Amino acid sequence: MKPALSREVAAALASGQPVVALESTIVAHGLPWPANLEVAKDLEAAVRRCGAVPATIAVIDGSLCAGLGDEQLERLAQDGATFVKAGATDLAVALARGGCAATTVSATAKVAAAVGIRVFSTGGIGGVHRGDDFDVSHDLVALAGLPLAVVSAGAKSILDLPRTIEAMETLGILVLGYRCDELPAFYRRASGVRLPHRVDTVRELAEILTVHWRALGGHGALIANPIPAAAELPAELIDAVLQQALARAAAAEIRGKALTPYLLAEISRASAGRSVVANRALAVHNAEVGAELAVALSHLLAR
Ligand code: PSU
Ligand code: MN
Repeated sequence: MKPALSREVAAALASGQPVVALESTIVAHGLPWPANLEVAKDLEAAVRRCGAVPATIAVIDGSLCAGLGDEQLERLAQDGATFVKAGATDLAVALARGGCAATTVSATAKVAAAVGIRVFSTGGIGGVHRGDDFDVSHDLVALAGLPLAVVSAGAKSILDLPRTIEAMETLGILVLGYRCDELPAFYRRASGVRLPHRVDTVRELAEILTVHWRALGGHGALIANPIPAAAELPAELIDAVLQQALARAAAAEIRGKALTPYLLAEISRASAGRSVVANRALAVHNAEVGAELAVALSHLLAR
């Protein structure tokens, strides 16, 4: 697997400058057009503002790209529905067939790790789905085996969070709460699910990760970063909207890969777009923290 790096990403990696990977499924399948293009651009701008180079990852016309140009980013957003949703395991099919694919957290993490990127910011990672304990996102398994930190607003609140945190423990994913004691629940800052570790500075996150990777040969880490308080959605709204979306998904027999995009679209519809505003705010915040972390790591890992 030889990803095509944009000139900017290649130069940054070659000189040890901080780089933050960004995924493309949130753009193609997680958010509606045209908000998705705005979010894609906001995420890249946030990474730059905080001193790192963004590397959005996607398969474009059979080529595995890290670092997209404006035109590619626009295609991803506008034609998102025509992009296959590719997890790490699906990449071979997408690449061999020569089409376009949006990479999920698992696929993005795999590509990022392959080119030496250590930090990846997303909205919320996948996990154990509610009502179907066997639908466990490959995100968790992939993360468990890659030396990479994913900054995420916990896991998406459409999931079974207590089972998701247990699955991460089983798999050996290092979970660090960034300025929080509980696993954030995407649209909400807290979930009632306690985290094993709380860290209050980016500097300490970087120190812990350096020990984890360098001294202990550790792999994936989840940096759980709660949605900014001002952007949090009311609990009653989320509960009502979520119940409705889950019931509709069950009635329509939506399963597997289609489930997460379906639920996110239903939640957006039922909340009159408020969930999209919240999703955008939390994803941008993750991009900022990811960039700060990449900057701190670039100093420590250079030693
Ligand atoms: N975070 C978001 N929106 C999304 C996703 C994450 O804010 O659409 C995507 C990610 O790409 C993640 C995927 O990897 O949802 C999980 O899908 P599944 O549950 O099918 O594994
Ligand atoms: Mn799944």
